[in-house]
Amino acid sequence: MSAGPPSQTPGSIEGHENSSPRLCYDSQERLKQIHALSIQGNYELRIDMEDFENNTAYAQYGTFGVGLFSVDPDDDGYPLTVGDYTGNAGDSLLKHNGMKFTTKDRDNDHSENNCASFYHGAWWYRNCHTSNLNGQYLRGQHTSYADGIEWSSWTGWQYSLKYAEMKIRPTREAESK
Ligand SMILES: [Ca+2]
Repeated sequence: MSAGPPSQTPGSIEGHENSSPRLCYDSQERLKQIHALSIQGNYELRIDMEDFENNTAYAQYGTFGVGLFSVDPDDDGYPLTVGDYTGNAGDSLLKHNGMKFTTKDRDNDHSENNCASFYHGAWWYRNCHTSNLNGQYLRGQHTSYADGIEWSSWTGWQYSLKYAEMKIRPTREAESK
């Protein structure tokens, strides 16, 4: 069973506990900021992760943005654009490409349920996910399914990572323009 109340999620885009009523406000604000940055040029995304045995892995995406093609990104649900994977964690994000951000009170996913409620996170869910970096901090192996901080191509569906950080920066091509 899942271990107690969700605690802090270090380094994720939200950076705060998922059960908090502030999550929606926080995540919308964060998404708004990320959107404002990512429309300024070409951005890449790097995700660094660590498990409880101090193993580390990363996934990098040479293309990244949210709401890049949205007239009203907030109304549109901040759709994710990712592409050009490299790394050693495996790709667990490309299947989320084009998906809108779903929170417990904004259901933008392709499931008949709310993936954010079901998997205790907030993410660009499809139906539902291959990664869940805003999931619960369940401290490694857990018996519940896919509701921790999961990166399925690295640690599967029942291992909640110790650490996950998402960073973006302009790509070199954009800088040289
Ligand atoms: Ca739904």
